[in-house]
Amino acid sequence: MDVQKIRQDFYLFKNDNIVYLDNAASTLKPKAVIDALNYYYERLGVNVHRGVYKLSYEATDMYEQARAKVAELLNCQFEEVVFTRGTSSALNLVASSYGMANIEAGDEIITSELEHHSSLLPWQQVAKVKNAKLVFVPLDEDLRITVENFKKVLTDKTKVVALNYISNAMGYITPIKEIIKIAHEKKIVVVVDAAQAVPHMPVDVKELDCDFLAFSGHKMCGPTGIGVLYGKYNLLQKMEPIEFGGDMIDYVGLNESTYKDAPYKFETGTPIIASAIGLKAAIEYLQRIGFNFIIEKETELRKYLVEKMQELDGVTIFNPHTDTGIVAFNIDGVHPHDAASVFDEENVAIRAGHHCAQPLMHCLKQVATIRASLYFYNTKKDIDRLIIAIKKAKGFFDNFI
Ligand code: C6P
Repeated sequence: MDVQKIRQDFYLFKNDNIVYLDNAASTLKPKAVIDALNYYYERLGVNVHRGVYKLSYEATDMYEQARAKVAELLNCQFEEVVFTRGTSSALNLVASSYGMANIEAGDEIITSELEHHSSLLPWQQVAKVKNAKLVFVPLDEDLRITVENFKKVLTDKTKVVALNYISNAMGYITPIKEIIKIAHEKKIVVVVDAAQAVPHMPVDVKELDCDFLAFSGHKMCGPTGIGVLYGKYNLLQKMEPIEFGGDMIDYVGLNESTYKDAPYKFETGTPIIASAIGLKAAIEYLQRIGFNFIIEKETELRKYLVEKMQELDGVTIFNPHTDTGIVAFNIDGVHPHDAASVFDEENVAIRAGHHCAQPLMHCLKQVATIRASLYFYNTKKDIDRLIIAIKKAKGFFDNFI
């Protein structure tokens, strides 16, 4: 597969001289996705599940086909796919519904310091309200989650395990399948934050046997405002909705109402129609590219990036053994935000900050890091331009020291 040809699918690569290395925050969107959004807005533009006319039937059909496409991607049932605004709202749904109903005082919830805030805070809230305890898997010397360390914090009080599949700040792959197997021996429910996994590798929820799993469309070439909560159907069916109103009901009385079955009882009001249709186009696009190619490309680029950065003096890489295309670093004596601003002058777009992972920043003893995050459309030339930008930032700030 020819990367130069792939890059033609993205407007920014045709017209701008940009080096885009902030793919863990959000990826760029190919024309196929924009065309799908335009099709809905131009040719349909109507609501779903309500209208008794052809336009609404077609919109409904496209929306539900998007759900079928996600089910195919994850290898789950159609009814196990709940559309949400993104990973954050998917993880909040699990905590607010499943968590609030099933966690009791004294129970333990296992999570980690490697979590994105959206994987940690919903359970912090459950623990606070329910008087339960958050327990953290001790990270190893590289700041990874290991099976051995997970076993150390597992107790008879553990009720939920909430962990990331790939860390957005360090790029490590969590041994989640083994963790799920061990948790299930004790009938513990496992919630997987797969925001950084689903865009980059095949994720099969049946094979993982996870109870819940969340991801966002915008990190995998899809539109913003759409995400997915996968949940095992028997669990979803037992859960209460957290939002109430239009479309999610079966019968409404003045004092009592009944709701639709999952997933519809969780999709209150007019759903996220256009973005779901765009997500389907994004999944089809990634399937055409192929996950083998994505993994191959990211591995090759990551090795090149780490190698090139290791040649530089005064640059600290925090995860030289990263498993994915996420590389975290700092330039000695230069604030990450200052460095990123110099990079921007070179047209290199990169994220600097705590990456919504403040507990991890404490582990790293840093206020912030610079993070390069790769996708299949990046090139070695992009990395060379980043290296030039790092040298420029070093030179610029060295003059002030
Ligand atoms: N991480 C990053 O730059 P939303 O914003 O809801 O689509 O996804 C939240 C989220 C949850 N978990 C992980 C592992 C994530 O990486 C993210 C989003 C972005 O790293 C924005 S902070």
